[in-house]
Amino acid sequence: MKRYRYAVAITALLLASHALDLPAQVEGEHISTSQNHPVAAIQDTETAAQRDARMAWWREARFGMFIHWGLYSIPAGTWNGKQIPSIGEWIMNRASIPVADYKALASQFNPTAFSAHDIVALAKSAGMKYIVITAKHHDGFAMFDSKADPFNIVQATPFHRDPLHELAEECRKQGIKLGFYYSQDQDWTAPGGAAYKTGNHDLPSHHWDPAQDGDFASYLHTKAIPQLKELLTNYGDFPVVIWFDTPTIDMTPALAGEIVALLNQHPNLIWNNRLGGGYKGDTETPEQYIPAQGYPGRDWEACMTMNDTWGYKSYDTNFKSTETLLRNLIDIASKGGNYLLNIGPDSKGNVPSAEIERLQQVGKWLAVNGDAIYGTHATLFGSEAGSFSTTEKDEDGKPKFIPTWNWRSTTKDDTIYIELFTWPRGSFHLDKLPRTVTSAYLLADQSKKPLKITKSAGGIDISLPSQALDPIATVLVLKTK
Ligand code: FHN
Repeated sequence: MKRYRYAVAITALLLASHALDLPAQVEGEHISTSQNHPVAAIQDTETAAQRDARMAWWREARFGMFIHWGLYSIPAGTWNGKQIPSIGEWIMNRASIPVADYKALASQFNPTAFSAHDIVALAKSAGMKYIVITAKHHDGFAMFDSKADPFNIVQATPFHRDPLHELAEECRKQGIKLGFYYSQDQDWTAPGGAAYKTGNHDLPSHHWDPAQDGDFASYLHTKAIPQLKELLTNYGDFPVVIWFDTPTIDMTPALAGEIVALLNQHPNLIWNNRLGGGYKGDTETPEQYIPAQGYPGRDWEACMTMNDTWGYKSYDTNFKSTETLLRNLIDIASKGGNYLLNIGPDSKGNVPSAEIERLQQVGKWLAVNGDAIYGTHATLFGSEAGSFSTTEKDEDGKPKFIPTWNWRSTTKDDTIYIELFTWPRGSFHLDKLPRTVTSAYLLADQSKKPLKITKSAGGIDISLPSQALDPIATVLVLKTK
């Protein structure tokens, strides 16, 4: 299993690319910390109260939809008759597709089945509160109307529509927030954009076509920054999030500072920790894993796929069960984080039915049990999530975290929620409680029938009915003072 290092020295965050064979990146020991940023980011200067206000909707949301959609959905994992290993959106890189050949895909891209209405409605029915879509991924193709570069969905395809604009309108109508993913550093079709190949971690860029050669700063000044300006100004009150990705050593503090100066003009914007140049951004972004204890004191968002790819691959049917997805959501919320769960529409704009089914099932659970997720804080307990092994080591040689799956807990000021995966016989026992419990009931019980509470020196016991109310997770509500 390969490791994938981000040039984000300030957080010293080493991300595991568990299910995915991702390229290694150069870790920037030269990357500066916030002390010597050439441009102070809003995060460096705002008060705690200002930050809380800026992050309020995002912390309330807890569940969002990631959308990876682009030209790579046409080959869908197969090039020249060969199935290309690894994630679908990396096919250009993994198959070393020449720039001209890849760009030629644009003339075939006509996703007439795309419906912004249906995608936003799907997110809503899943109980998701925001969407983050790939405005431009590493392949350099803009999924929006860009005057800055002609390699975009409006100018270069027969589709001639701007899905970001359509999504923005629908999100407004349906009450969902919209953010844009933008690959600011890697760009495999623009001269000077960074490009990485597996296996060589020593050099910053690995172009496989002379058309990729060029100067990174020029790429940034002529494409990335102008396109970021377009994204930040052409969509009204959106985006609320800019989701950067794969920073490399090319993104010096000075160059990143130019982007930060632009971001600072949008004081409500939230952006992640993947800009590069030593900027820590607003959110930690563990990918394809849930950190054992979250990131106490930091906002964080685990991004995950439903199968083993972000961009559509016609033959990847390795979908996680609804039970796994729901457990992930609850586990993440219990550690104070958000869950950004990916869909990968195909080249016609259809969302795979396996993804739709699972999202709707998660949404059904949230429709009943959403109070235990939205606007909640992390557990007051902690040991229920598992423990560090005294014998087994993880990939970093540190004690391995062994999760346990009996229950999780989330909290609000006057409530403790216990999400029960394993149904206890007779009663649920808690040894010690940081608050006084005044009443208890099951969230899925519309009558809120009070459950008997027995307090003793050994803790408290809540009597439960003989059967769980939900096959995956039944929520016990403890009202507290
Ligand atoms: O290389 C990308 C990958 O294609 C995908 O977009 C993920 C989503 O977080 N980010 C990068 C890998 O970390």
